[in-house]
Amino acid sequence: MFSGYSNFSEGVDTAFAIITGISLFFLIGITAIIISFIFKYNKKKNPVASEIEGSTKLEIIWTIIPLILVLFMFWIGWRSYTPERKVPADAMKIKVTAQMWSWRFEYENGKVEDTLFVPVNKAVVLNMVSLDVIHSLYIPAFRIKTDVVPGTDNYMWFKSLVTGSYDLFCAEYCGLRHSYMGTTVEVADQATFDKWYAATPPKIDSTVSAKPGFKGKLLTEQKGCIACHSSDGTKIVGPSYKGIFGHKVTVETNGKDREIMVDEAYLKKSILEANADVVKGFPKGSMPDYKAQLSEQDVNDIIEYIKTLGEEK
Ligand code: HEC
Ligand SMILES: [Cu+2]
Repeated sequence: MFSGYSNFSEGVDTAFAIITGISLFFLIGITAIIISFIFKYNKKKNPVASEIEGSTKLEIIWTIIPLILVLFMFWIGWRSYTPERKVPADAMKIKVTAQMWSWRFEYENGKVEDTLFVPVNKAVVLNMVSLDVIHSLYIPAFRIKTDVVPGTDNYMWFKSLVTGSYDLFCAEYCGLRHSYMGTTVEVADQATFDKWYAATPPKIDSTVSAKPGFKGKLLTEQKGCIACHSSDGTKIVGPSYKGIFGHKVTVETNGKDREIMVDEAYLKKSILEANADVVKGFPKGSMPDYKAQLSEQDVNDIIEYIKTLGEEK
């Protein structure tokens, strides 16, 4: 019998069915009794109100039975939840980094992807960190969801049972482009996975990689800058990189507006101390702090890239 797409599907679905069943039973039962009482105790049939004494026996019954029912529902949930927190020792480790607004999956051999690739029938543990706000990794088909909280390491494990492609979402509203944190889990058989895992990323043509700004462009993709900055003039969350270099921009510094020339020094400061000069018309504090994530060389590469976009205009 089909028991779901992951080792947790069955437990969660069973708990869901049982709890829904019990709830439906009471919903229908109580509604039926209410309706029958409306007729039975109608004023026309009972013109004089009668005094009803309390019943200890009834009270005990309607305390004990629901108590047993709720404890049973708790146990059903607990039974399927506890295995989710016990990671098998041989689980394949994948480091997950959540950031506004992208997922990053890093494998033990250094492979980095924005889609989660896993082998079928193999335990996989996701060790999750957030660089900014609370995100939540949710794979509906696998019936698993866990919050990724900044400052706290969290984890989640699963074993997928059927090859295929499944949705993966962020289930915690994390800002303007929250909905962009949708990607997929690609479950492949072991041989296909091994081939993918061993493959080095496609060699970058040296004539392309020698182009000015190439490394910087790659960095803006890897570091998630593209979630907020476009290169074609479109305003997303932050200003576009297009045509800013060598032009004047109005920024707010310590609460005062001033015109400033976009040069290397300004760009460097904008990247490393995003909130020192805030571009007019954009909210302060929306750009994350990148100091710990970018080396001096990275920043120079990104500046080189932004310069190439300035000249195109
Ligand atoms: C979450 C959204 C977000 C991300 C991610 C982000 N930025 Fe920004 N960035 C902004 C906003 C908003 C502004 C404008 C307000 C300000 O200056 O702080 C800005 C301003 C800038 C500016 C100044 C632009 C100008 O027109 O003067 C530069 C340069 C910049 N960001 C570079 C980067 C780089 C490089 C990265 C990645 C390493 C990055 N940003 C990631 C939101 C973001
Ligand atoms: Cu998110």
